[in-house]
Amino acid sequence: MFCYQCQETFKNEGCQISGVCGKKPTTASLQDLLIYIDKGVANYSQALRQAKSPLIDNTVNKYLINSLFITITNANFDDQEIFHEIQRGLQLRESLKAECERLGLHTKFENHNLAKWYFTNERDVLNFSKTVGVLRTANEDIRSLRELLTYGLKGMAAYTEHAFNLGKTDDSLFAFIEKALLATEDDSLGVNELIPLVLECGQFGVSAMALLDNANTSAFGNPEITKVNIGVGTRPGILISGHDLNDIKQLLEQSKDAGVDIYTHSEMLPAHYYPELKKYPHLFGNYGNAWWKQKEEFETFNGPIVFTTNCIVPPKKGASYEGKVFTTNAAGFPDWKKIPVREDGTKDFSEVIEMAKTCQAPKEIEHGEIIGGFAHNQVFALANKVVEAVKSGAIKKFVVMGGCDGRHKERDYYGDFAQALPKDTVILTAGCAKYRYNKMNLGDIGGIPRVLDAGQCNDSYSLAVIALKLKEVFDLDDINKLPIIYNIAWYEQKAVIVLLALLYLGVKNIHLGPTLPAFLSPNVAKVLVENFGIAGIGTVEDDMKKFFEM
Ligand code: SF4
Ligand code: SF3
Repeated sequence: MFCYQCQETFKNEGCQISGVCGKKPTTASLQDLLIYIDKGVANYSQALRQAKSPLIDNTVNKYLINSLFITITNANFDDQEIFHEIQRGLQLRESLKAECERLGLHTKFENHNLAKWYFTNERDVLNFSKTVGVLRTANEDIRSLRELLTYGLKGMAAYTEHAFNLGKTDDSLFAFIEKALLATEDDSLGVNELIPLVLECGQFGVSAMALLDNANTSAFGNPEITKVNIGVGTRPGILISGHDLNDIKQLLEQSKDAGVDIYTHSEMLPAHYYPELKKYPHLFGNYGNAWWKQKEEFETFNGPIVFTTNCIVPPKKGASYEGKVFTTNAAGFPDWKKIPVREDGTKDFSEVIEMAKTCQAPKEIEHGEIIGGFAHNQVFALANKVVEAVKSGAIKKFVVMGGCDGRHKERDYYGDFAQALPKDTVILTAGCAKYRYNKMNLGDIGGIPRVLDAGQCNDSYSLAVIALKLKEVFDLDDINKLPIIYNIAWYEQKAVIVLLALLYLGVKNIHLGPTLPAFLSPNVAKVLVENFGIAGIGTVEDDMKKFFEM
């Protein structure tokens, strides 16, 4: 195996023996093969999409995005499920190919292996899967750009899938995914062709996040300022993690009279901010912290746990919650149950709910509340107050600290950085990075909390919308003239698409940490540094001096 798609990759070079995340070599190879099969599908779906064939339907569109989503860090560790998706992809490719042939449509890759490869036995699968991964590309700059594009696509696919689940789709996103997937196998494309594609990926990343924002807010209303309990109640609980709001909605509805409480975990915390979700009185609170603490925190939750997406951490042998974890969508883990999907596409949470009834209430691990719900609409409602605070000098700077959290010690930087910030700064955040400072009580500035949480990582879109609004209010010609510092923490591939989206929007001088991606070759990193001012982080002390010239 060779994988370097996340921030915790071994020695910041690459996982080769086994994943730091717990991904086994076979799983890694099968994931590489799944992406390769997706390219085979894309080769034919692209031609049929252009020909406006009725065969391009939601089955094809869902396959394109879900197969990418499965390969996101910490989403799916289940070889059987991945293999099943490979088989489904091959069937799909063949039926699309037959239709292309019937219509006399030619495709660029019809003589390429991605359009033809098939297997006769398991050994074939394993052998071949080892040849289609990252190291298939010899030139390190081309490899770097192909992978950067692929990781951007993975993040984009995840957001597109959540929107899809709420009935919102955008054909141009699927068309771009097809084009970009195929570009990663196109030997005629060099550095000069791949760089614009990477930036185009950022453009579609903005579209995907806007689509999801629209899907979430039209289904559940606009997020509003909300206090979330981090303690526990006396009734048994169900813990729901990941990013899919359509799932928590269905769980809330199905469990409303069951005598159990629903708790959010990690990236599901922002569910509390939406009117159509917070209206359920049994949406009790948020349990625990960012994804990487789950092995300890799940031990004390006592009730069943549902993963709607990443981030799963493989449990220790003999973990008390084994047998109580369920997955849905692209998430999967060997021997964990999948939530049944009914014929009409809705989910059946009855087994989870029945299991919860037999469990004890969660054990309290924290006490108090956190505040959030500062997505674009809510911030616009406070605009006068915010603008006044900036004009009067009460707020000197905004610091965007969104992104991901992770388990490495070096991430203590972010908590220390938040604490060391001057008191006239406001943190804008989204994603699970916030768990490093959202319980610190950093106070407020004239009633405006110093940590404004917009929501999940995809709600970084909200932060961009807020920045664009401020630019308008202050009548500036350049988003970079705003008093905003970007100090973003990344971990998995959703953060990659968020980064590319910000670059597309013209944001410069983003600090990215705790380390720069291992998949950036020195030359590609140089392009990002020279054109966009991307930089890493230093020590808290040095960075405070740098940002605030103290
Ligand atoms: Fe390693 Fe990250 Fe890949 Fe897991 S996802 S194998 S930790 S690089
Ligand atoms: Fe977190 Fe996995 Fe990235 Fe959605 S849940 S931000 S790491």
